[in-house]
Amino acid sequence: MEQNLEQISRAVVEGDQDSTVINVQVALDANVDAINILQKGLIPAMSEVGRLFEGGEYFVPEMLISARAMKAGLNIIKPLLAGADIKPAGKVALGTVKGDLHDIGKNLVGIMLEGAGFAIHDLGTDVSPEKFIEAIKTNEVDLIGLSALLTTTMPMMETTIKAITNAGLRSQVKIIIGGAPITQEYADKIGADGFAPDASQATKLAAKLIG
Ligand code: B1M
Repeated sequence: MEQNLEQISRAVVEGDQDSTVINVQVALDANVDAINILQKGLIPAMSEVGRLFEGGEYFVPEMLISARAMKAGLNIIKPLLAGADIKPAGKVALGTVKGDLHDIGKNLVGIMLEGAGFAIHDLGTDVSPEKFIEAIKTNEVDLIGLSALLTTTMPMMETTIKAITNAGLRSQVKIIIGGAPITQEYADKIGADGFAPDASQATKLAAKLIG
């Protein structure tokens, strides 16, 4: 079993989607259960990818390729996990703020968070404050993740946080922000709970805030 799981991890770290799929299937055929595949194969692999990214050995393309491999593996075991008694590390609603259509970075953050065991409610791009509020009300979300890539849409992060506060929901959720023009200073200024410069650190931040 250990060997199966190591092969799954290695395939994900190497970004080898075909090998990930084959090894997940081999593990399932050998009666390794889906939770072990997730917790001892796929999740540690994405942690390793995060470590390599932070160490400057991997860049965004490698991270995206590994993320795609992890997703392919995850897709196979998802139906089995649905029936298992597994509690997500937390529920996250993620979106690119209103007026902004960039989603590559946001998707990467979502995949890394999913890889770390969080349940993701992806609201997409061009997400209005009202949609974030609706997500908090209907999905019992623990954490909101706001992404913005344009200097012109950054203020929409503040507008969104204010709208959540005015709706009386601010104490129910932690809010983290990110995107190329965003800084910790900006996060402090607009009253976010945190800022992460990349997907790997967003995962660590989420775990620190709600994990
Ligand atoms: Co646009 N674009 N774009 N663009 N685009 C930028 C952002 C820009 C810097 C290019 C430039 O001029 N040099 C510039 C912004 C300038 C500014 O605001 N100062 C720009 C512009 C101007 C525009 C348009 C206005 C162009 C036009 O139409 N005149 C237009 C705006 C459309 C709109 O949104 N309303 C536009 C459109 C587009 C495309 C549609 C063509 C395409 C987006 C496709 C898509 O996303 N599906 C696009 C792209 C691809 C880019 C660049 C080239 C790449 C962005 C990207 O995906 N990076 C970008 C230039 C650049 O950044 N070099 C540019 C890779 C991605 C993995 O990184 O998104 O930074 P990033 O995400 C990182 C971190 O920031 C962080 O983690 C991620 C992974 O490590 N992160 C978070 C992101 N979100 C996070 C959330 C978190 C935590 C961390 O917590 C919740």
